[in-house]
Amino acid sequence: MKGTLSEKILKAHLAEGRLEPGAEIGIRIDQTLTQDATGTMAFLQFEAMGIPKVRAELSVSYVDHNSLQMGFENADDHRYLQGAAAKYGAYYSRAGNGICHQVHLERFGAPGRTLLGSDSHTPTGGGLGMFAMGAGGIDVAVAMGGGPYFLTVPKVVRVILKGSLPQWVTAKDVILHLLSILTTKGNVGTVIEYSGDGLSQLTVPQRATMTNMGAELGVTTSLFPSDEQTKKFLTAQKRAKDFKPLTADANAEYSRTIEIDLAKLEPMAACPHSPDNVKPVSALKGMAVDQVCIGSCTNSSYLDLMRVAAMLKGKRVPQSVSLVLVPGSRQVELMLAENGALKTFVEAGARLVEPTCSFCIGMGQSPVSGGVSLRTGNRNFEGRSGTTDAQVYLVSPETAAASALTGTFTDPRSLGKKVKLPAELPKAFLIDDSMIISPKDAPRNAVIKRGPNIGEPPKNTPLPDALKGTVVIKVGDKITTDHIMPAGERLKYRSNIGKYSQFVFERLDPDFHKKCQAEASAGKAVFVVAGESYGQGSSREHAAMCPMFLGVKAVLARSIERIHAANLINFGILPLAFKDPKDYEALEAGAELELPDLLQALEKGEVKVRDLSRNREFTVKAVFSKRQAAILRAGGLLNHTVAAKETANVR
Ligand code: MIC
Ligand code: SF4
Repeated sequence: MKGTLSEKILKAHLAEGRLEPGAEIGIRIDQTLTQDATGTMAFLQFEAMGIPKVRAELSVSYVDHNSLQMGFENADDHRYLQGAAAKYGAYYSRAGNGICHQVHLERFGAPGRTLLGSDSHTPTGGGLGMFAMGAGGIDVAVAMGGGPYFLTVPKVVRVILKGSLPQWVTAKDVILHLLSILTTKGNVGTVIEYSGDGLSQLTVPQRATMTNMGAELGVTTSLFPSDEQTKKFLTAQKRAKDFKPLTADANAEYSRTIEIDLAKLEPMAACPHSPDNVKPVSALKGMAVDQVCIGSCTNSSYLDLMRVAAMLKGKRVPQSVSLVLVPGSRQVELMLAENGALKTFVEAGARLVEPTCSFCIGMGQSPVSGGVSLRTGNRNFEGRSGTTDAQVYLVSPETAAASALTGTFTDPRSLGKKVKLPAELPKAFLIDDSMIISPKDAPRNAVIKRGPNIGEPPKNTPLPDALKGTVVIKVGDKITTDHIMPAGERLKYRSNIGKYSQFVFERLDPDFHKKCQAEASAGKAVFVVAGESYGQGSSREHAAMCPMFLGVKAVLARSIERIHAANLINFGILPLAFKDPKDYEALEAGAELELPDLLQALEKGEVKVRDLSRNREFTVKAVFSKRQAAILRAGGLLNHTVAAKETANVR
């Protein structure tokens, strides 16, 4: 990684450890972001750690995921978050101000800085040259309190973008193409750095579309250099002072280089049910479309929606299509209102939603049964839209708009040169931060109000020396955190762990929680057995916290994704990796297991597993840093942090 952007930023922020490939380092975090679905727990844990004030340079608490307010739960969470931001010194971005990643890019992100967010798409900030990562809420709580964030020194992969994009081919198509090469599996511990002559034509929002979907690759983060385009964007946001140039050295060392000739790309679509199931739009031509949703943190910028407006101008969508439009931020919404684009949308028959995550997280706009839905978001996991049998395709706003107009999958290139698409960023964005409450303007002595849905963060017990229990569920490859802990209509229980835990693995085994309760009352541990890339997708720590609440003590998997593995450790659940795929094959749900001598095993890097049902024995990998082993022994990061604080106070 010598001479790379990653090396430069990590070196400047190094707090613990050495910058050697594969080593664990702690880095200082300049900025943090949280959103309401993960933020309530993050702030509750921040409080439980007894930290008096936010110590990061800047922390922003956004409300963007749960804004439907069906029942009192969401509204109570928002009130809690507003009070907590005021009391502890965070900025508070009110419901309606926009999606965290879009607003952060517009108003706060800055090149060369580090950003940690309790949302897996935090790497969107890499479009501005930030080292931006997603993490579980408790890791973000520690960073808000000024503590370092720990990660494995990544491998750096260079992606060279050559030439320029043909008309109608966009940044979304570039990242979908990259997903078809790298897939969603096997990229843990990697950073993508973009370079090449093709960069100069990519605006910051286009770059952000690509860094945003780096999350789907499973990489730690993705980075663009900070250059003239960065300066242009920050200047138009009246933040020229935040600009600083940043490039990798000409002789920087990368672990792998991939070249993409932009001129050869065509419009692409990620087909059901994975972002890496990519096909050219031309191959899907003619398929009837029921719904088109344009928005989400991937493609909801001003220019994205202005291009859609140019395509819809004077036209109307057919009666067979429901077109939904969601601006990414209030800034985008206000600008579209001012220049008449909103009118164009309404005249075209589009349905407008306030700037939030909305359809992307299944908060409304579920498609019809078996419906085909084209969406400009980043995830098309089965059932995430709220309709289990819907077929969700991920496409660019241009492909989405072209298809909305015809009612069938349409390659936007068929529109030729008839439509003039805007390509330049505005010289000045409309700046109105009145929906962001700065800690300076928040009431002094703010009182935090907690509604009845807001509980205490649950704690685990310290790790015993031996575990005995049952494999309650065995799952296959690519199990996402949406499978483990569904969002959509269940989202409103994020701060009520007792209730939310009833929905763990809901779509795979609706009785999972009951089976766990039966094990727990028999004094037995619960084990989960999984295939490759377990815990893909969201950063939601609830996918570890709720299983922990139900008595899950270890996950034995063929591989586990980075953020989820960290979350398991943070909640005192052992993430263990099969050495031999045959051991995975041989284990069945219902198997009785014993894991002896655990405390010693944590030091040795492997754990013995006795399968009592089959009378066989094998070992699994349990490779942890000293810090991780200490967290596991304590039964999670909350116990570990509180204990460390108490020891410091005693001294
Ligand atoms: C997502 O896109 O899955 C989410 C909802 O934004 C999550 C966060 C969450 O579950 O609250 C993410 O990406 O981390
Ligand atoms: Fe929100 Fe969707 Fe982006 Fe997640 S991926 S932050 S749900 S818009």
